[in-house]
Amino acid sequence: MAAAAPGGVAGLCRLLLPLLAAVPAAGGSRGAVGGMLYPRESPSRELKELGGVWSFRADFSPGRAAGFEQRWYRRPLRETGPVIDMPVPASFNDITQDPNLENYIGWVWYEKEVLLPQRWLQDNLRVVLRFGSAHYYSVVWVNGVQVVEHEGGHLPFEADISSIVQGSPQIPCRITVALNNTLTPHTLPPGSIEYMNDRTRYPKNYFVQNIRFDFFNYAGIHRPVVLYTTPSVYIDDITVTTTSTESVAKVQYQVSVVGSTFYSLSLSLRDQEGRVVATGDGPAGVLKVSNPNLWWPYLMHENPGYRYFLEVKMQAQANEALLEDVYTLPVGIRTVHVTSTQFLINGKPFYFHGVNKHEDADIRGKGLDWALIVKDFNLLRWLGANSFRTSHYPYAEEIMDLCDAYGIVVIDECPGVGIKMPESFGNKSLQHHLVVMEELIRRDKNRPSVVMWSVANEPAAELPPAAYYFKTLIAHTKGLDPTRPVTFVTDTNYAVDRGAPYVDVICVNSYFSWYHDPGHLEVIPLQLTAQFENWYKTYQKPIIQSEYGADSVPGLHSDPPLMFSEEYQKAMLREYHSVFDKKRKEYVIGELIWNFADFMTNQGTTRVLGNKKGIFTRQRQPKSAAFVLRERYWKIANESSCLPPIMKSHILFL
Ligand code: BDP
Repeated sequence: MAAAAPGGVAGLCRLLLPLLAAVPAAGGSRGAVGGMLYPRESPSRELKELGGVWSFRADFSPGRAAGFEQRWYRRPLRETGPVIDMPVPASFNDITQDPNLENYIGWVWYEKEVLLPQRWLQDNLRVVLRFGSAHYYSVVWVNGVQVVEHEGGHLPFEADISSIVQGSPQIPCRITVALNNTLTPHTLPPGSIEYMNDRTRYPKNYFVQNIRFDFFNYAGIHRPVVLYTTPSVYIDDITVTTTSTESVAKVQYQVSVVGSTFYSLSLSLRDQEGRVVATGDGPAGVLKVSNPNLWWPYLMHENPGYRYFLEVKMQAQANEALLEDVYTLPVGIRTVHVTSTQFLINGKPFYFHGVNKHEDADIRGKGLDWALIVKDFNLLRWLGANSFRTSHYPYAEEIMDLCDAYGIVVIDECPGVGIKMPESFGNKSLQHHLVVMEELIRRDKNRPSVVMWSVANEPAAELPPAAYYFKTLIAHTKGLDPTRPVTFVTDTNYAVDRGAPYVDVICVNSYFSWYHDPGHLEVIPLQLTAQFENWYKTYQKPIIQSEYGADSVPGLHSDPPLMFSEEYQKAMLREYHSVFDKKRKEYVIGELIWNFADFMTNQGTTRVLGNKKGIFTRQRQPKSAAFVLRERYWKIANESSCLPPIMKSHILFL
């Protein structure tokens, strides 16, 4: 960011902090309240997607606070100044030719007017406005009334807007969103605003947003916005956990209902042919499934990603009417266990051969895009990848749905990336981090594809407060979900890492021959072997190589291999792979390349229009390294799976 903000640093703080503190907190650090079921249509629920073109204005005023001072939410946005068209979902940064918008820091305003069907305006019906995500801090009004605020750029939030829309049925429903992308030492990810006060070198009030993570801080309404209905008494949340032996599986469920204490619940579990395989009633219980079809990862079984469908039906008497709510949750039956040398899914050793990704693309930035999503899953399967980590923040629910359906295994990471400053280990940051884990687990707890939580990426884990921070954070995460292992991804030396004692699996990133000993591929075998042995000797926990990689500029060739050429990226892979092949016979349980595709970053002397460590370009074309990885992943899959050959060839031609 290199824009003048006449409000000064105090102005920026004023614009972020007191304004947010002044609004009664619905989000903030209060803790995740209620359920956050993915909105699905059902006989009792309707859904209206609000994607498309919204009105938009960035508040370029001194201090960025004109929108609040002039209450832009009280009137249509076009009446308070000029507006431009902005697509939703999308990041706003790359949509126009204006560099000031690309690098804008502060409040931006979005607005959409919608007409609701008359039948939505009756009593006994609840109308909910839900955002899949908006980065970073959101305040939302409907018809000028504030309905919700939310901190955090990668998780959903919603508001019951029934009383507002039902009170004024004749006007369209006007949705206004104020969004602030400023990062502070206490946000996740953290950042800081730095003012450049040397007037001989910078203009007055010149500031930059500093971040300690390596991806562009895209902002905007990134995921679908929907309106949906439920009856006024409704199914608020469902939690499912599964255990299994070969012949019988147990699906434990818990359902919470809001709106009345007088209701009845009936549940039926159907298989993929629609046959009912188990039934239950009441808010908690166990469904038994004999000869279950287990949820298996891709390439581990000929029918990966098998999901049952749990139909939950609620009936309640309210205001002399019989209300019925129906919600159907996909359920995968599988177990996860970690030993000192293995990661077991359904009791069988699972080796992560996969990737790290980003939500990132030309023009749309971090905005959800179906074409890109489906293309990426086709590339993953073409590659023979069975897993990925959601580096470095939770991905869209739409992506997670496909992981469940295709059997792509996920290490689900929260936005705890770039936690480097000592003040980011304080109580304020920790409290917020705990809330983010609550929101993440609330959202993804029922997903069979999610096999492990990652609470952070490359924090300064050597700092003294890191011990308490990670002890507390990991204990909290395990308390919220005792069924999954927990990790964080480290690049700290094994001897001084204060968080590692608390994780179940050691996830370690290293860039031998790149950031260390650049150009010296020959050091990899020695250094990588030492890395694994040191970590294993210290902790006796299984290890995932959670990142390794080298930049390559597509089309740049060099033999012998020199840095940034496609040949160097390939040669680096081969050196790493020879060590993985030795150590995966012992305790190394996975390898995740950095990165699936090239992605945008801040500008810098080591970045050429972004990070080029992708094995695919940003436009999803393979570099030479993609073919090396593909050969390897299919080889590993063929060695360890019992897939019939016909199945393999079918997958190969996806
Ligand atoms: C790692 C980070 C990742 C970066 C990568 C790189 O975890 O976010 O993009 O380095 O520098 O340390 O390419």
